[in-house]
Amino acid sequence: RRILSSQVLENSMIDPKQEEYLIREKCILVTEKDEIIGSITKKEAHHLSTPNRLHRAFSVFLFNENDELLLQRRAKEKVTFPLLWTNTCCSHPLYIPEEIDGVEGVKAAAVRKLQHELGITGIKPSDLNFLTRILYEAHDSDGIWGEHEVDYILFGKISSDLKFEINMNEVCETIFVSKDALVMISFFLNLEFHWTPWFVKIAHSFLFEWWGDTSRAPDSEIRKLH
Ligand code: DMA
Ligand code: MN
Repeated sequence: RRILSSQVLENSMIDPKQEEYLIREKCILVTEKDEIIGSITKKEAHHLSTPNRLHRAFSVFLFNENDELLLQRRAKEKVTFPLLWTNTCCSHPLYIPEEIDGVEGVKAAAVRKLQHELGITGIKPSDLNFLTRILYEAHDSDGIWGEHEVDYILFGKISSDLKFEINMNEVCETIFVSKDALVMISFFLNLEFHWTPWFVKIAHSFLFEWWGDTSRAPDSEIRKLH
């Protein structure tokens, strides 16, 4: 197989840990109705040159007792969307028996990644509430990588004195933000390059309406966010 010089360049710049996840992890390939059609490596799933790469993902939003949302800033080592601010934790359920099964699989994956990215150990799958699914596509500014996902939205409550320790290969900063503060900031979300595209889309659709409501009944809709 011919190796393009652009590929050599792009591979040489990838953090070794993040590169291992790209190769080793298998994401769940789905249709626009979220029906499973197979597996796809994390690398293929996020490379813009892959024609069918719609895969399953999740986005966790954790609120403390003061109704503040925990935000993270992605580490510079992340292959996609480095250094951007976003919700508490995002990733993918993997194509493995424990994570392939609908909402329960997604919650198991969320518990795994909350531990991996933020060192949060006290959260169980039943502490996370599934709300809805969004379908969206976003290209990274590098023109190489991007997302095309059915993203499960999970809300959860944490105690205000929860102890956690960030994994610097995944996350470089965290902050708790009140709804009022984020409403203010969101006036600038369209203008700034400092937020992930999925967070901006979610902020512009239901985030403020549903803020902190961890007992909201789930829906079966898949919302297309443009
Ligand atoms: C992917 O998140 C999922 C969404 C909703 C964008 P990510 O890039 O943080 O995944 P990972 O932590 O597995 O690299
Ligand atoms: Mn993805």
